[in-house]
Amino acid sequence: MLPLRILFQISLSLTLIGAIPAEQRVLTISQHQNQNDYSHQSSFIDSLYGEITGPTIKTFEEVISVENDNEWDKQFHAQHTSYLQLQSSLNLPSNDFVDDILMDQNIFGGILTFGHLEHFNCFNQENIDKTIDIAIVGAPFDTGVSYRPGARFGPEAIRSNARRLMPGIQTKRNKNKRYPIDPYNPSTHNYSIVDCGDVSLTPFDNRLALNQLYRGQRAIHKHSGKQNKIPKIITLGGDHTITLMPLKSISEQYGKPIQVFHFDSHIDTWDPKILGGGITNYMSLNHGTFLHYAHEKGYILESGNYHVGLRSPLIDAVYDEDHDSECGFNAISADDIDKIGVHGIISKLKSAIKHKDDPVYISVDIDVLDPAYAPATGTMEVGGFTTRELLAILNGLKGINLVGADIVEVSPPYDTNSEITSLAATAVVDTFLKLMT
Ligand SMILES: [Mn+2]
Repeated sequence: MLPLRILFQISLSLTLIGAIPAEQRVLTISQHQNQNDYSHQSSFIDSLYGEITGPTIKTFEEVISVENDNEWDKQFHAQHTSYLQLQSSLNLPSNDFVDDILMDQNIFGGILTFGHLEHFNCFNQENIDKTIDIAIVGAPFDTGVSYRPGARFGPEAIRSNARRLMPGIQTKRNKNKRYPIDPYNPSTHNYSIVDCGDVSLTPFDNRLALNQLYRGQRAIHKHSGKQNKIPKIITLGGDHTITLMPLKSISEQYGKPIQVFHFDSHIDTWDPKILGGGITNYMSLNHGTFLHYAHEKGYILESGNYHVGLRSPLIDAVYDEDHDSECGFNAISADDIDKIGVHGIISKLKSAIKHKDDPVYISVDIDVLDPAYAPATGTMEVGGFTTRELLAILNGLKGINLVGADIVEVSPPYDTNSEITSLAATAVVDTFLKLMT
């Protein structure tokens, strides 16, 4: 069952006059007569469908009163009331009236940004004065993957599944404790939250593509926000190779290595000698070795990083695990959740942060989920978390200083008709936004 509010929203899109703010509606109608008499108008629609009649209903004032200054709420109440009033007669605005269609309130249409967020070109230096506290940016790259390609279409699919996130329509998780801030409604907060679109990445040379991604991240980081001196970036992958570039840029911005919480079924610290490399250097950097390089380049902490959800096979079990420790990682395996539970995992991660404000980066490979919940990924492994478990762990990290995050390895060509993998990825991004605000 959809929340009542959403049902109203959908119904109202169909009433055409739904989005007229109360003041404007009153103005339009009162030019002719008393605002509570709605029986005067007819339109060409009436001649097709006839009058729509219903029970006598209450007036605007009887139905609902608007007592706050929140512009979005006012508009919602105006829509709500218009809907009820229209049950007794169908009144449409004049054929030249456009105020109600100026607003982007269509949950299944419109230009695609994540959660209908504002967009501007964040890479163009002419826009450098525009503030960014949190940026969403796509990294359509999938030529570092060892098995299934397709993650270049991940950013588009994640945005598409975020259409139902918009002002006033936000998820209620974490024991229904409502987050005080609605990231999709600018009137509830003082952050600049922007969807920067995707960084243009060549499909023909990984060296150039990853360099482009790095420069794209750096260009966003050069902005400043209303509250964050350094913008926080949420990157939509792309295969997991892309994570190396946000880690490089963010560690440069903070001038020190960053602590990483890496949600994945695989370790991704494989020594290139073991995975991919050995013949050419070009082959060495891929979606299973990028954390080896992040360690080698000094982008991440020497110790105190965490994998969460590990369960994949190792290539050389003893060497891989020793090397993983050398890269600064501790491991929480997928089946640890049966031993210590969601809260045990949350407290392990939180207690790994030495000082409360230490910058933390979270990378979520969607293959941390079981293929039952996320079948559309590059290298699927059975026995993973449920979507609810993953979201509960992420929600439990509220309060950490999350300075950057990504969601990777969503490969839409392998998804179900109902797009459950990219829908799960959308929820992860939504949670990132709530951890950052
Ligand atoms: Mn991975």
